[in-house]
Amino acid sequence: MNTPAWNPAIEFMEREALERLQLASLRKTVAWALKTPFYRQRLAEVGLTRSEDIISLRDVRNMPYTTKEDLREAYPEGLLAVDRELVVRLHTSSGTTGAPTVIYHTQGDIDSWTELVARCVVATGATRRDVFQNMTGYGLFTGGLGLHYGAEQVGMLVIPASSGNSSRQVRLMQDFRTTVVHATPSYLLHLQAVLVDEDIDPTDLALQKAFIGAEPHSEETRRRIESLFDIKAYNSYGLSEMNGPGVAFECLHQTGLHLWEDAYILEIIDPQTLQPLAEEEPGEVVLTTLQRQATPLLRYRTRDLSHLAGGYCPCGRVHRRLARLQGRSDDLLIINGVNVFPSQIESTLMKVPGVGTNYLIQIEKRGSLDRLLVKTEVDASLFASHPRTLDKLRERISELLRSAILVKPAVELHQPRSLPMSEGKARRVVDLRPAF
Ligand code: DLL
Repeated sequence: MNTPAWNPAIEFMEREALERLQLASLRKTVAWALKTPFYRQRLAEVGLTRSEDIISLRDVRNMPYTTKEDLREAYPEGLLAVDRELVVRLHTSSGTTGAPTVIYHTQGDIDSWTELVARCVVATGATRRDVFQNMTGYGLFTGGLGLHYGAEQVGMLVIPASSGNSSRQVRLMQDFRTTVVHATPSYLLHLQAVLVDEDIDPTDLALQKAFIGAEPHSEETRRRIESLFDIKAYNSYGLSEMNGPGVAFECLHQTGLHLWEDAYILEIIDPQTLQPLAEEEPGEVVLTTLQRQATPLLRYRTRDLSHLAGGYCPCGRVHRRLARLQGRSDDLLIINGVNVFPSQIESTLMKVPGVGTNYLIQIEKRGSLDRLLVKTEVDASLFASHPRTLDKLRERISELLRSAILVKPAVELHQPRSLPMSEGKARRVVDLRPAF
């Protein structure tokens, strides 16, 4: 197959040349970083005061890590590496704990981000002939503008629909024969339920592809989206601190997410010991920006857990692939001493026929024990059937979950579209246990 690519010279570059490019970019990045009070101090602590002292790519390992906490402390200008006049945009993120962080961009930063997103879009086989409906929020959230610029660069017809207003989304899809959408996986599943409600067969739309990301999701969820809409769904990974979308993306072959290594140095570390792990061992993703001038970040601890996908991707790109993100280290739930990732619950649920597309995980304290309650929507037809059918399904789900996560949950079955739904990132876990 002829592999579609936006920038073949970079995407298929020999590994050695790619690493030479990374080294040159790392030196530039350190020079930029040294312009910020934050990194001047941090790098001086490890004896690094001149970018020329970087001799090899491995020198990155002597640099200190940067954390979300550091970004919060440096807010608003401690990590700004250029004159204010050179900044053309900023994105802030407030996160769930409130304290804001900010990433600044020069025009050059925006151009390189746009190029990275254009590469992602084209890697999935999308072209200028596609109609692209961008269903993620525009504004400070990076999903909207990030994909918008990249898709326009490719020459697609872009519909900046933003998130929410499902009936209008459907109308736009029908009127303009949308062929590609970008949304969180949870929103696409919700949209499918809306289509069914409005008596529209999702497979009658012109839709061919979806870019799904911004939240963890299982392979089973991807398959569900693919089969409900009869399309291909491509996983997209990114985070505001690294621009936003455009960090890593699946190509046509869906063998893992190619991470653009001319723009980021990828390391996977053990989140406890902070030691780099061998290839393919699961751990925390750590990224260093290589192209960003206004807010360079060195060894940023993403908290996202993944590992390198092994083997060779038939597309021929040299940029290494991340396996599907497993979740965040801070998502880990400890239930009566057992470690459980919400993604394990999701992948079990999505395998069960009759189980719908929205679910909620609730944990409460009962005496000294934790109680896990899984609420899931199921097909409406099941509520019209014999009550024993629902009892059996409830028990079946509970048993399947017990064997997957080693904790037997209570299960509640709900009507379609009755559980709370968010238009952006889904909130799947409600932890009602008292904090210590
Ligand atoms: O979510 C950027 C983005 C927008 C990515 C649209 C993809 C598509 P933040 O709001 O800063 O930025 O959230 C970043 O979301 O650290 C992960 O924990 C999670 N995340 C993003 N993409 C994926 C994915 C955007 N494909 C945080 N799979 C990241 C799993 C993801 N988790």
